Amino acid sequence: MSRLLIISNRLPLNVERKGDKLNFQPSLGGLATALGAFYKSRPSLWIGWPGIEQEKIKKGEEREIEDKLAEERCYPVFLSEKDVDDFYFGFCNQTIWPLFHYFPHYVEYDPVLWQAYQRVNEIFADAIVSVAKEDDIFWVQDYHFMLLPKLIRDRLPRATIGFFLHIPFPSYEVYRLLPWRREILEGLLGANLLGFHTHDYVWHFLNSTRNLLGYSTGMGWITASDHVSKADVFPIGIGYEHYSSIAGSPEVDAEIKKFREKLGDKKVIVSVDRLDYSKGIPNRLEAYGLFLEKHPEYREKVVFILVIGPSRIRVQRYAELKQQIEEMVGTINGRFGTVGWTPLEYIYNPIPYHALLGMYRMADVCPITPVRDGMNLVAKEYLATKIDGRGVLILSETTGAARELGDAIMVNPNNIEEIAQAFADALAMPEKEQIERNRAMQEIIKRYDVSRWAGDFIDKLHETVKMETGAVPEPLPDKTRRELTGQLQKARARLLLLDYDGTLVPFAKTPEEAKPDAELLKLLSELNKDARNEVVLISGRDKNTLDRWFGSLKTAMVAEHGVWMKVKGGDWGKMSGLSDDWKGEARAIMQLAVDRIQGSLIEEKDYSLAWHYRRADPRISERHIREIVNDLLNLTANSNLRVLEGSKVVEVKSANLNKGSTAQHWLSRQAWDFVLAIGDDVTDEDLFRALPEKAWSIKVRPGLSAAKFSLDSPDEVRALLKELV
Ligand code: ADQ
Repeated sequence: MSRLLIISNRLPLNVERKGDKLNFQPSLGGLATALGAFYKSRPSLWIGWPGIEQEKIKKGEEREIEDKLAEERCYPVFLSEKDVDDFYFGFCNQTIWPLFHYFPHYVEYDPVLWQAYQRVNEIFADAIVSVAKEDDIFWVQDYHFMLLPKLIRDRLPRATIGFFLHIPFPSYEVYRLLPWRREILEGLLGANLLGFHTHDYVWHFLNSTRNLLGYSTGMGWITASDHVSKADVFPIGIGYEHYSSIAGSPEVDAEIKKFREKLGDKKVIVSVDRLDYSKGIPNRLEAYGLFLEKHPEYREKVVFILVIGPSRIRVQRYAELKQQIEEMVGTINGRFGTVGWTPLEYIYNPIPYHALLGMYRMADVCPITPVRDGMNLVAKEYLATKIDGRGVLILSETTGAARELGDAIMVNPNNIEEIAQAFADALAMPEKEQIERNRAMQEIIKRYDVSRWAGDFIDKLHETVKMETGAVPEPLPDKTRRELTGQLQKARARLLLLDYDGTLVPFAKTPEEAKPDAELLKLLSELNKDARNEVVLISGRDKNTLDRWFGSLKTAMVAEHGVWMKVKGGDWGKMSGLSDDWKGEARAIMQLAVDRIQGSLIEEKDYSLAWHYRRADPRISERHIREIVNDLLNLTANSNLRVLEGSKVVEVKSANLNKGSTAQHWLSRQAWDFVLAIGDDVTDEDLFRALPEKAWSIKVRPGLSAAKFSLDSPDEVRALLKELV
């Protein structure tokens, strides 16, 4: 089994200075707990910042830290105070965090912080490479290291790299606000596999990639010029069995007993969050106040335990939030409290594990109301401790967890009345209903627990790498070329499927200028004369143009990517079941593009429309083109139409028309003992994929392809065809 290198900002062990001594404590928070068991179950090394700034480490202590961490299979990367300030508290938590959680008004756009982000990602890349071995698998965690996949890739081009984002990926309209949006996407795309909690986040990420980098993104695959990456959904889970078994332990029973001695038989509401403005804590408190106001019958009968884990307090916004929460707690307790009853118990501290589980298990209601949250593990932890099935989860619809936990009482975190009502509904919910809802949700989180999550990610990563390998065809070597011609000579029935533009002729400025020259016509005519050869010219062009150019050759042809077909010496026949009633709207979008982008033009064919921009000013912004493609994609979503991006052309046509189905048609006409297909752009990929295993396939120009070999240019293709003559 290859070794797994997990890279995250914090290590599972945190180092602190206590006077003269160093103190090693398990780190708080989701990731360390979540991945802890998994990384110990296989060969691995965890790389991260140990939690103490370089300036606070005395001579010789670095070694002590390294040795102690090595016992736990951890490797520290040391950072200076300035790096921690500008990178972690700066770019990570004052730029990325607020932007990705839809708080654009909180975002600092500071080039100094951006430089620190780049610098620390570089420091990590160097440290990682210094300990990496051949065959290691790299799994980079979270928003702190979005440049790292590419930085590792630059240093180790063949590495297997995964990346997981624990926070939301925001919609394109928000993401585009970032001045360094392209660099971050390019950084991420160094990974073979990118994981997100929900389909929405994947969709937002692909959308940004398409719009900002112009890469094509079909079925979660992102195709850049020289590599592909895959984006997929992996909703993180918790160690369900662990939580649920500890929740029933005598230690947790003892904690509950202690709580009950103080709380009596009051109904208990518990919430647990890291201090963060994304968690919607003020909204929750306001709603609790409103609930007490509207439902006096619950006064003195209910207690809300508000647990907040200290976090990022050095960032101004967090300090302000803490103050705001404390003022609100004071106001509610002052307004509703009585002698002997405090409506809100406020704890601003880490809670020991058994006490935390005791609170969860005891809680009748757990309100989780983030305005935005990547997933939210507390929701899952709460449910896992519900051994008897009783308790009610209130969950904000803007958490990733809401996608899985549909049986919770769902709330809009900005609707204070709705949350207040949810408190009342939760407290009044019949036990039978509570149990039914919780059992259904428990099944879900039990099945996809954290080890499934991690195992699934690593399996998919291997799969992705396997699928990519061989995705870039090698240039046709001389020896293989001789083999190809040798096979052709022996064969009696030969099928040659040849794309036209970009394959037999170089690209021209207008479709009309790409007319075949005398040399090409002669070459095709000679190939065609041999009765053993069936030469099929496959083109996206209309049949009249093809007739005009090649009619005299009597060769077999396919026009408009398969709408029209003609056998050797025969006539045109049309594919059945096609409609063109969609053209009006697509034409309107393309016309707008023609009006805006000078030199671009629309080519209209019987069942497709193509917008060509080869002749447009080469400086036209990629953004303009992305916008037009996006409009066409929106128009054709959920329809039987396909938007195809070729070389400087965007085409809309029926989805069941492609060169793959065309190839199948010709392949099934008779038994062939030699098949060769040559093509150059994305539309030819369908053709390559449809070929039988033994067929020869060649892509013109280097790049990713399903073809087996590549040639550099139409000239090289012609040279090969001459040899075949
Ligand atoms: P966080 O924003 O940290 O995680 P969350 O998923 O709720 O949010 O995890 C917090 C963890 O800290 C939980 O395990 C909780 O029990 C623990 N915790 C919080 N306060 C505590 C306290 N006072 N005492 C003890 N424990 C406390 C990020 C993303 C989330 C995503 C996770 C995992 O922001 O959306 O769910 O990563 O991917």
